[in-house]
Amino acid sequence: MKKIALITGATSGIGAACARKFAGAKYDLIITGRRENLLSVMADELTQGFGVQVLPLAFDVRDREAVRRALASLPADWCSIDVLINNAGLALGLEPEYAGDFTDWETMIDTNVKGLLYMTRLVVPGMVERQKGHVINIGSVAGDAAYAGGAVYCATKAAVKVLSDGLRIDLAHTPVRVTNLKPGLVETNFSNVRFHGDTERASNVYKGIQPLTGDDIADVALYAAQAPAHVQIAEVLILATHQASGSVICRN
Ligand code: NDP
Ligand code: 8X3
Repeated sequence: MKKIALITGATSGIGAACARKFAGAKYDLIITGRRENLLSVMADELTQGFGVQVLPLAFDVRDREAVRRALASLPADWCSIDVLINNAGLALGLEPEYAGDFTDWETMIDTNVKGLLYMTRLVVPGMVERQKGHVINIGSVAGDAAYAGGAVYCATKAAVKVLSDGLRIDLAHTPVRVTNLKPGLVETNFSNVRFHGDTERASNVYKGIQPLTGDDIADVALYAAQAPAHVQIAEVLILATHQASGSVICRN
């Protein structure tokens, strides 16, 4: 039977890895992100590589009306979304909270919190109606405790944890499951984005430690999605072996 996963932020990193992993498990995919060209390259790769159907949808999760239009544009046979992976997100800057950049703050809050909420609000009612579905939110170890210069990003990921918990409570009377995945250091484009394209500073984040890969996180996402219907993987913290928390990292 056709299974559909919608992945936000599928143009890069963890989202792209989830797209490949779920395609490998024969999910048809709705892949989203802002970079339309990358979405169409990814759609070709997945269709040819895995023989699944792929629908690329380009929109910005911060734009509530664009999110609404994109979801309303889904053809009827794409509307029954089984798995929503709320992955689109970013960190910007590493300044102390008293010196941060207002625009960076607003972008993080609008993407990581409000974007995730828009997607959830528009996709989950269909899951409730069909009595079937799974929401996988990509939170972070950063949501467990603040670290220096990360307060606003950490706050957005703490929000993802609480929004996941709240959604799980509100859906407890249904078969719809909610999972919050909390990765530690994953080598993706994340640090390039955080440091506004300063690639040297970005690569230092992963110096002296073997970081996680997008694939490592996608493995856990697929495991959660494929767990038996009575099993709800509520939350998973996934760290590199030499990372103990958001701020304790042992480098050689
Ligand atoms: P990447 O920068 O590699 O990927 C981020 C993805 O988010 C891109 O596909 C990007 O697509 C999409 N995105 C960003 N902003 C928007 C937007 N406004 N609208 C739509 N899509 C958007 O980073 P990661 O793969 O590492 O990050 C994915 C998630 O994982 C994020 O939520 C991040 O906070 C979280 N995370 C990352 C960790 C890490 O160490 N890397 C650890 C813990 C959590 P496009 O640019 O095409 O719009
Ligand atoms: C990304 C992980 O520790 O860089 O959420 O904030 S960290």
